[in-house]
Amino acid sequence: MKITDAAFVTSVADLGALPGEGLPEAVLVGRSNVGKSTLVNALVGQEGLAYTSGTPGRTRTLNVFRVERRRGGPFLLVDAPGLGYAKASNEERERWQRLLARYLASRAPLRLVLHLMDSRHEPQPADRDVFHFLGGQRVPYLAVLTKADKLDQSEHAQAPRRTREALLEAQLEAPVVLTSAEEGEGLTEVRAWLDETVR
Ligand SMILES: Nc1nc2c(ncn2[C@@H]2O[C@H](COP(=O)(O)OP(=O)(O)OP(=O)(O)O)[C@@H](O)[C@H]2O)c(=O)[nH]1
Ligand SMILES: [Mg+2]
Repeated sequence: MKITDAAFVTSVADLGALPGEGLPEAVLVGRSNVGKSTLVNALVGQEGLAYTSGTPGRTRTLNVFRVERRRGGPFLLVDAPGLGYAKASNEERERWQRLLARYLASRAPLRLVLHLMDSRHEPQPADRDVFHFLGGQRVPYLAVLTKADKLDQSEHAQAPRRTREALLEAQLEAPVVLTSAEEGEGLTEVRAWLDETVR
């Protein structure tokens, strides 16, 4: 898929404020600091479109971007707040979790969930929550392992395998893509999944 343009649309704290349901969309979920906002920028080729930070908890609302592609109509890419952000209050964490759960269960134009996990670690409790939750949904799901540039060669082979095992255990069948926003690895594959499912 050739992306020709991408622009920020809106930042919302609750579902009622999301744009109308005219365009198909994909969402990025995952733990805080895993690289969701960085992946948005890498996928569309615009550094600084989504705000990123070395400090977890940067994204605190659903941030919506409109993406134009050469063939096929535009679609929305939604950057979500990180799950399990340690410094947020319990109340805030629960609010985000509920927001995300409701979004995943009820958002009609949703076509693909990109679940980002740090390739250096095995799936964490917050990731297993996502597995569990997505098991009951019908939206296509892609497991995206991030920061592959930080792996050595043997970890490179091992990381996707470990994730596949965890998915099997959770009785989820989903493709696993190893990516690096830094070096570009896996981005073509993620764009291809987006292009195929987000129609
Ligand atoms: N080496 C490397 N660092 C990355 C990569 N992707 C993201 N990072 C770094 O990881 C940190 C967190 O990135 P963000 O994109 O802000 O993470 P996020 O998932 O949006 O975090 P929240 O908004 O807190 O949920 C930043 O310092 C990024 O530069 C990658 O592919 N390789
Ligand atoms: Mg973010």
